[in-house]
Amino acid sequence: MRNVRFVATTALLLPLAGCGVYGLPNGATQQAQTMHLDWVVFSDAGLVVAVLLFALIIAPLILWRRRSDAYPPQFNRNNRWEIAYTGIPLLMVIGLFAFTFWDEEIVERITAHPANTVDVVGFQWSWRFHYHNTNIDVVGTPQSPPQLVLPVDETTRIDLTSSDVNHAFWIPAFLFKRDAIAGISNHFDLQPTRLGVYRGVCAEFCGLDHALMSFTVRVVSRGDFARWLRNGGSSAILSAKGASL
Ligand SMILES: [Cu+2]
Repeated sequence: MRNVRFVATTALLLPLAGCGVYGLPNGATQQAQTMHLDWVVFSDAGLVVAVLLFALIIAPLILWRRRSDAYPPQFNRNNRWEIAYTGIPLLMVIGLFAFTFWDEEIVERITAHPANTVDVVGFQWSWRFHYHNTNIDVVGTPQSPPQLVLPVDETTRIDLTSSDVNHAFWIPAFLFKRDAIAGISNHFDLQPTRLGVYRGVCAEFCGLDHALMSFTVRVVSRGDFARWLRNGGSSAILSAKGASL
């Protein structure tokens, strides 16, 4: 009984102790914190299963090692064990599914009034960023990747599409990726929490120069962002602060 209590308590507490657990990145947006929690819960579940599995393999080897030539009692069914080893994994899968579903609801939640909205268009082979209610239109090339400038601690809505084949908009540090599909507009919110410059790439093989279809995301203070907007998107006025990933 004590052991069961210990395993249950550990499984519950590990996710709560979750920052950077198992070396998993925390992510640089509010949405990424939720994604990180999902990873931690799945890692916890895997750890609990691994510990139980190894215990169940090693314990019989020690406890019931061969001591005489007599066979131990033979049987061909044990209903209790069969119900347990079918029921427990089933409950775990249902629990993890429910948790992931709940997490995705939070990550994909769209606010009614975002502070800024950016149209992002993927094309062979770069990206275009257009800021709503401004003339700012950043168009990249494979040789000169574009930069998406976002304010910290504010919600920016991204309306994502493609003008030719399928692409995928991926910012690893934000723990977020979404397909850019011609004729379809995908919407999501990003609320960066850390200043810095982050790497972005196309994550869907889209043709010859797919590997050159990169971009950067620069998260700046609200003041810097307002000045940047006023200056028509001139990055010369931005100060370089924060981490670069
Ligand atoms: Cu692409």
